[in-house]
Amino acid sequence: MTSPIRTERHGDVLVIVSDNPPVNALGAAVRAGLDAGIKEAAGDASIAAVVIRCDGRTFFAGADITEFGKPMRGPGLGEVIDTIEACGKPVVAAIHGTALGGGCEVALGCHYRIAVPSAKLGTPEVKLGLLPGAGGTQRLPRLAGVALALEMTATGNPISAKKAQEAGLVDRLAGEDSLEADALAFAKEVAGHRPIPRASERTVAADREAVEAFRKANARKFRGFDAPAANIACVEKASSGATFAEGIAFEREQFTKLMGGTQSAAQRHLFFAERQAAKVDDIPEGTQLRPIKRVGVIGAGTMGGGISMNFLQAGIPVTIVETAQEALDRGTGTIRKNYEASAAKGRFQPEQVEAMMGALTPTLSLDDLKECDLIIEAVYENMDVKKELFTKLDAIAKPGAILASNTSYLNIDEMAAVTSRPGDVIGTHFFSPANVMKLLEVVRGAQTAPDVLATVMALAKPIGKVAVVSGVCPGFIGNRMLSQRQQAANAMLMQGADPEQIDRVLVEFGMPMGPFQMGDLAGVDIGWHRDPNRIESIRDALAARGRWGQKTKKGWYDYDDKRNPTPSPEVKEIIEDFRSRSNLQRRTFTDEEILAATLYPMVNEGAKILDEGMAQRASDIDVVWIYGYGWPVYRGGPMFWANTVGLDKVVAGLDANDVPVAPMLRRKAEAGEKF
Ligand code: 3H9
Repeated sequence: MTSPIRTERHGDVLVIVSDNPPVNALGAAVRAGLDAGIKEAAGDASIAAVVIRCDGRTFFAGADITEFGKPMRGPGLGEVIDTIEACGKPVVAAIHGTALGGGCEVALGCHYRIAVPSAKLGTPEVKLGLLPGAGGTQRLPRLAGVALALEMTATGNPISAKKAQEAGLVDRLAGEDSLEADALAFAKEVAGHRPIPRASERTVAADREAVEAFRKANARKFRGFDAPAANIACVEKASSGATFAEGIAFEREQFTKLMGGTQSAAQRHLFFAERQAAKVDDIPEGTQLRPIKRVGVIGAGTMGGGISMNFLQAGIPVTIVETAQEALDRGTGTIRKNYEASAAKGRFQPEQVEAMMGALTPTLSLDDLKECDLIIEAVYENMDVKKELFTKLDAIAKPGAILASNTSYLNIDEMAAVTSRPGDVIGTHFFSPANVMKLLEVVRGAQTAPDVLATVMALAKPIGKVAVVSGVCPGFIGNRMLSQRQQAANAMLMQGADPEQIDRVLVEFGMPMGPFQMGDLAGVDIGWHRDPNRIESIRDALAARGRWGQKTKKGWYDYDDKRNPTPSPEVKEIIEDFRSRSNLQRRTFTDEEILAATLYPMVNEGAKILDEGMAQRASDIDVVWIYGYGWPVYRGGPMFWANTVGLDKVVAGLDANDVPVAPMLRRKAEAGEKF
């Protein structure tokens, strides 16, 4: 096997080049090659300096995640970096693309760093439930100071080359297109400099206050996660007067603990699940995509506006349609307000806001959609309304345009059937707020053409979404499972559990909110029959009394002006009334029973969805729940979580609650298999 590492001589500079597509991950062969390259330089008297650079789209993007959990082959990354740092000849890292994780650590082990202006440096290990375990937590604060090291390691967000230069992580910026030549010149320039600057030999100024302030400021954001605290502890160790060797020993101990835990396994599962979800099994690679140069959005309400923002931010012009001028003005006004608020926080330049608003064409006429390559309707959830709209679109849209519905539960095939081009019809279910939530559920109709599906899946990335394919079924993947959870929560309410207990248990599990809090946010009146005299459920009673949720300041909870919830005596009365009229046995529920009763039926429904082929793979379901509903990342999604609980235990729990168990779930549990 040829090595992904080669060396090239340029006078007295040895250039070590990695060519390990797609992202130059630091797998065993790369590590061995780097080690050999440094030894070659050290052992050759004619070499005065070394450059380490990468071919392809990026500098090393980190350790090879696919190797995690397997026996280590060859030298470990920490050892290789120590060898680089110990080299008696100056070593320059030449950075382009993204120097991430272990890649950033390699750069920190080098004596000098030169980067192109577009490069980014980061330590995203925390997003995999880990920490920079090849010396990164100790070298980073030594080079960049405690505050930036905390920020980079505990949030995992990368920084620009310019910021890295200001912070002392990068010594010099290269020309965007002349990295190799500039790195060579830099290496020649520093070849004779002594002493050689080594990060491990520097000291860190103690900054206990910065550490404490950072912990406090981020406590909410890091709630439930193990890795941020471990990253902070390592940086704290570096600034506590510990020697480099002591810091490294501490880092190793923390890294090993995280690597062996369920959270990191869950987060690594998500890393691959997210990328896998983009792949549609039966669509050949290389399928010709339809060009999407202009998007039409019908409806300028919360959803339509949010959907439009995604495309505008990606530089794709949008034509937005409403039925009345006032609604159109309100919708476009909200988009502008949102962008301006983001600009005030520094996310956009004012001129970017103007450019995006300039790319938005508001109109009252559907006819103006005739130039659009993709048209997404986000109107009222009613099949007759949707059918009428699709009939009109069929007459207006240009040939080859993709016609999409943002429906969250209606049948795409019925909409497709009213058009003369069912192959061009697809579901694009965005999650509210549509400019923020990362999930895009792409609903594949019975006749959706492969290139239409492939085009929409490919479009997800530039608009910052993670796309998952769903088949046509009521509620698709996400809402279909959600309704199981809601049913279970409602049933427990009737038997004696309080909304606040159920919500609390799910929030403690890691969900952003529980089912009743979610009901108040979405609107208790959503899908309500609107007949105040027809009271068939607790929800009907709430809706009939104007308890529509946060928007009316009362729903399952009472709300103050700041939307803080408190339990409502009126709701308790309504619930009590329903309980007293039912012949259900009253009981109390433990937190564990509530978790099992609400979450196991979701897993059960997930198994049915999988068995029916509505989802391509269990990990797609996990992606839906993490990016669409805020399922805690560190629990890896409902199907991954079920594996960690044990499928036999899930089945036993469902049996105990008289829930019919999905055949696939029972089969897997009996066979000792996992999803
Ligand atoms: C680490 O470094 C630990 C050390 O501190 C300690 C060690 C002791 N390994 O994302 P893309 C694959 S932990 C293996 O679509 P992009 C990816 O699965 C690591 N494979 O491209 C995909 O495969 P496929 C810390 C990897 O251009 C393909 O490459 N580093 C790795 O949108 C393309 O990926 C990170 O966490 C990897 N490290 O984005 C960085 N990275 O085509 C993780 C990617 O089969 N990587 N693949 O689906 C990224 O953030 C993005 O991939 C990157 C490129 C920004 C680099």
